[in-house]
Amino acid sequence: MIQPPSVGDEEIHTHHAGGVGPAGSRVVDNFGDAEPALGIADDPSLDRTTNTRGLPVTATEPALVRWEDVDHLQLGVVMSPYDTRGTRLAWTGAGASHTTSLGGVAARPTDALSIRAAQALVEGAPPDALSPIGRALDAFATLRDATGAKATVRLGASAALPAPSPRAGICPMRTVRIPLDAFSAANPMLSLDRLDSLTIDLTARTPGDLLIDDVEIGP
Ligand SMILES: [Ca+2]
Ligand SMILES: [Ca+2]
Repeated sequence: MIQPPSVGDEEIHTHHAGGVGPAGSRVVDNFGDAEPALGIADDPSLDRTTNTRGLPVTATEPALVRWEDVDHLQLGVVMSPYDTRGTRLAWTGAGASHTTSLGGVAARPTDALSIRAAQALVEGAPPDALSPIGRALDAFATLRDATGAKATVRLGASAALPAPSPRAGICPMRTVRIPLDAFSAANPMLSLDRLDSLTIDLTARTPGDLLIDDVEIGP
């Protein structure tokens, strides 16, 4: 892969669109964007409580100072160059998490969990705001199966979420891919063929302000 010199010091993280399967795609949540190739219709409702699979989404709201679905084109003070809908989570204390239902989806050991995310950069905010310049963000991903068995892997084991870029004036999104066998290694009792929920635990760093998009399980 050839990288332009201007981004020669940046890591490349590929983004997979998810597989196409008989039960629909393996997109867990793209937060309302149309994916015609995957049979997913446009959903402009910005309903944070339901994911693309039509299953419930919850968050520890008292611990979050912000939980809302956002259209990046209308973010206003947040500098996002992306044309997408996603969810935004901000927290200033401990205990913040976001859980999306997987509905017993059957995954393969060779699949990966992928999450696209950016730290929200708020224009004009002080340097000690929720997304400090120059500080990458880590988080924990927990998969739980239908029997209640669970396994947790740190996103940063693959790649941390990049710091906002004042030079570019944007919040660059990064897709973090965690092979599911990393979860199996953490807990061999986890049944990948009946995954029930994914929890993003935001206690690795406080405070934070995160834009999440494209949660997928697939090849
Ligand atoms: Ca939704
Ligand atoms: Ca989206």
